[in-house]
Amino acid sequence: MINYEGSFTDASSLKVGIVIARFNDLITTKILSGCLDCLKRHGIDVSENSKNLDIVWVPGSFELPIAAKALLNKSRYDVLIALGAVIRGETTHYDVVISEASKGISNVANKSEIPIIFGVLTTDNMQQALERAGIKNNLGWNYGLQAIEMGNLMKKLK
Ligand code: INI
Repeated sequence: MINYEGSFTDASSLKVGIVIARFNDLITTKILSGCLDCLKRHGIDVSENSKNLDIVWVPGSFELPIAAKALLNKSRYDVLIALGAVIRGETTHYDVVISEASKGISNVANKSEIPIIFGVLTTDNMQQALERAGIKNNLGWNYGLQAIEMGNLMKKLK
């Protein structure tokens, strides 16, 4: 039996792309900083001159899939991370945005065979989003760790 697992400890050779939504940027910038902190502590160069990290900003979570697809066409990445914050409002727009973002991201990942971590917070209100973006816990850190695990795992499986 072969037991495949992605390492959490060494990420220095991973090439990572991040696609991130500006909508609700009070939240998404916090998630991004948690995510970058995690990547940095695991050996990834997150400086402006980094050759192993690219970041693409889009207007909202609805645009995350098309940007992820374009990024994957442009260069070779081991893993992508899609970051956004969709907060339930008075309209049904919430449901459309989250449905298209989640379907789109999984389609791109499955077609490209490059893992895309689904780092889109979905909450009922801003308070819940703030709690998950750093007031209580910063889920960006978890998304970074999941990216390292999946990036290393997929390398082993190829
Ligand atoms: N985009 C988000 O990332 N989060 C939201 O909560 C949101 N809401 O609620 O409207 C949102 N809308 C914008 C959408 O993602 C697109 O950018 C826009 O519709 C243009 O295509």
